[in-house]
Amino acid sequence: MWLPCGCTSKYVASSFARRTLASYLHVSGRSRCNVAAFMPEAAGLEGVSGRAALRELSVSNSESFWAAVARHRLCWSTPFHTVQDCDLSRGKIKWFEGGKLNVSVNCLDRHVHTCPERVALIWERDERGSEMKYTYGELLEMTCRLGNLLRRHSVKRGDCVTIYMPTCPLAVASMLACARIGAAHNVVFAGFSADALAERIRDAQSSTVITVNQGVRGGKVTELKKTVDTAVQSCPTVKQVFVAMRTDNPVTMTARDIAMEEEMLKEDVVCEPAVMNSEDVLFLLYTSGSTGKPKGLVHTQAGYLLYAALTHRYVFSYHDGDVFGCVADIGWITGHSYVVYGPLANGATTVLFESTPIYPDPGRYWDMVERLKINQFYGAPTAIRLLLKYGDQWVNKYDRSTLKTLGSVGEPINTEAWEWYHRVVGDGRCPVVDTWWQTETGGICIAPRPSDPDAEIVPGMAMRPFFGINPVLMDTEGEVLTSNNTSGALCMAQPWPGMARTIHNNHQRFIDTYFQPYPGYFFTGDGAYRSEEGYYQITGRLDDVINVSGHRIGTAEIEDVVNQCPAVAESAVVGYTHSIKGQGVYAFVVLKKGIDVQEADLSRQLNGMVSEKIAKYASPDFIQFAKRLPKTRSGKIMRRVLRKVVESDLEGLGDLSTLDDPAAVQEIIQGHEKLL
Ligand code: 6R9
Repeated sequence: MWLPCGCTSKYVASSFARRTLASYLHVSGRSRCNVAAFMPEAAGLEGVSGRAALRELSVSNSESFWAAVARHRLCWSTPFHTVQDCDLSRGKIKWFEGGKLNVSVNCLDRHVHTCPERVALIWERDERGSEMKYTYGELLEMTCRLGNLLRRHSVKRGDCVTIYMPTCPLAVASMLACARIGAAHNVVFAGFSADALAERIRDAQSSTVITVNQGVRGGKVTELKKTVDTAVQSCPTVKQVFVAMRTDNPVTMTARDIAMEEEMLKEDVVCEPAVMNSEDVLFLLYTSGSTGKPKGLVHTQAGYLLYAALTHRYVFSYHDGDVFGCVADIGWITGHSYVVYGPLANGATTVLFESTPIYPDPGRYWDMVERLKINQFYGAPTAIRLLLKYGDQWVNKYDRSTLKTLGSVGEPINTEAWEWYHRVVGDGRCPVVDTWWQTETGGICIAPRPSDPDAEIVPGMAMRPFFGINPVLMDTEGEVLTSNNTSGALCMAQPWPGMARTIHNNHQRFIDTYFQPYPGYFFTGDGAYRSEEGYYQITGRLDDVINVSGHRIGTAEIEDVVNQCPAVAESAVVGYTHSIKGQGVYAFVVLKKGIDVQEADLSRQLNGMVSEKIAKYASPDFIQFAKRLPKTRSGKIMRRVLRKVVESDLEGLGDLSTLDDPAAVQEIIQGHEKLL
């Protein structure tokens, strides 16, 4: 693995820095507006007094707000001429057109210019106590060498490179190298199986894949290169695979494979950044929806980066010099926005966490907080629930006095976990911010203190919309609910720069999924409650997407795999409440007539198939074999009924009159009771 080499200011002296930085660095001057002390980005907005007015303006006059912020926060090589050109009814979203910039310059060069020795990355390797630090100068060097290497191997502007790597500095450099040369990246979570990887490579039409020989997580070695070898067999587009070395173990290299570090050494440390349009694609990221096929959400350059940077700064009260510790994997949107782009755009020191919360013991996070002096810690409720069960002693052993803010993301945080996080981890002195957002939104949309660092926080509530975010709740008729103390479908009434622009190769699906259910609004797929005070609390998905340990998975994806088993006639998968994972996977399976198998054997086989075709976390916790599934007269499986059965909420079964044969429900209930 590429080692930090103590390189210093040669970039500043480099020809690129001399020639180009000046043209990137026209940050507008600050005015005397009195919100400037709180939000210097808004300094151009004359006449706004106070944070509440600023928040108000960000929605009522979002163009002025975003224009001022974009001018201040990003370095442009050409200023934009149009702030926004959006029409939600058609799924048309464009921000900062006319503007040109390079994301890697914004994340690296401008900080190297001012402080090359500042630490950009702290790689918290799986092996405890072996962390490695990389300065902005070193990260720029890695990125430039890699950018040149990709260019030499014919990766062009507009190509899409698939990255299948654990969270490590070379993965970050790979993302930034793509950004540097104008290629899009498609990071695939390194826990995904060969089939899932292949599907994403094919859909993205990548000809280049970047991986490592082996991954190391929780003390276990995973054969990532071998998985890529299997995947690319069904990916005719793939021409080359760059292989970095995470461990010392050699792997078989074929004609298509390129030893990444070795080749990087031959490259120049200066790499001319591509001048990108605001709306050129920065990355694709696949996520689950309610159909079997994952969708490649597309994020573009300027709007995404701006939104990631601004939310990173204000939601967590990040200040210059802080060490930001987001423990998400870079394979998820949280890793993209709050491990990589947001923190680096802000010149932060960001932690790359390669391990698990309980390796080698349940003190891992807090030992890391002490060692790396982390100021903001951002993690998932599933890990908090797990650690809570191990007891307070694992937390109390370590000095956590550097912590200032604790964040939560990915799923609802239950009160018990929230209280423990606040009282034990944060010693009752750190605000806990429950942040709601999605792959689609690019960055945090609802969080407790987006515009006021002293605002009241209610446990377990995401609470307040971020600047420029205008949430609404819809009733079942598609009408906006105007009162408080009410629940409905969570939609956004206005576009914001961070939102996804389309689904790769399928704009119609983008429109159908997000803009057609409530015309003129962006539909999130989540339900929410708005309290008497106007605070938002997310109540969960309204579609067939479930959330297992913070991983989003479509039940249809699992059904697709189960149905591929020759013995299976049909299946229905639902989520059920799980004390640690948040939700677990429960599959109902109907076998074909005349099939005679041991249910235990078949269960094992089905679990194996799901792990192999998707990922381990998607594998069912329970498989219930049934003679038939409850259906409507028109033949639709009544998932609502199945969900109630697995929650043992028989009172809540509701109206069964539309069922084709109500006796099917009784059979299902009996089968469920037997399984428990
Ligand atoms: C960032 C991320 C998005 C889905 C989202 C919602 C759930 C995320 C949440 C939350 C309750 C929170 N979700 N944050 N639910 N409270 N604070 O997780 O993106 O993987 O796309 O998942 O996760 O259901 O719709 P993604």
